[in-house]
Amino acid sequence: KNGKKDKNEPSRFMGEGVSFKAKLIGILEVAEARGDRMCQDALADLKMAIRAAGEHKQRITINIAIDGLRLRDEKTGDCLYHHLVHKISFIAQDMTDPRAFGYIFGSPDTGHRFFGIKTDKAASQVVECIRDLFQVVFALKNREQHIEQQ
Ligand code: I3P
Repeated sequence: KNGKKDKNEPSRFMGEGVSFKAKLIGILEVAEARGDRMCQDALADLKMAIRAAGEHKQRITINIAIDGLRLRDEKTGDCLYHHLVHKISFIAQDMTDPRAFGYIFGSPDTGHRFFGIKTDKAASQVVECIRDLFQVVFALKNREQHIEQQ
């Protein structure tokens, strides 16, 4: 091995997990749990809204960990949102901006909300990391089920 931690190694996501610097573009209620077109539209709407308001986007840290995603205020470290992995239904990279992406969080009962995020570096890095986390959580669940069945 090359000494680099395997991307699907559960220990990568233990504790605080993997952290990224970002900004919160905004949050929007959406009608569906998934859909790329809907996410592209949501990103465009949120960007337009923050530009129209003339405000700075809130600087955040994204923690990607086994028990979910945490969006923290970068300065205070306060947790603004904690999103459990199994309630994240869709992730979309901004097709017009390599430094933006978003995801849909929610359930049929509570409704679905889109979180638009501007990343410090390439958004693909963050999106891939979240996909790795999904793989790890899925593999751990499978293993638990196998143990229960024995
Ligand atoms: C800033 C510039 C930055 C942007 C920042 C803007 O405008 O567009 O790229 O940061 O957004 O204020 P200006 O050039 O007029 O200073 P991002 O690329 O991270 O969006 P912000 O104010 O919301 O941080």
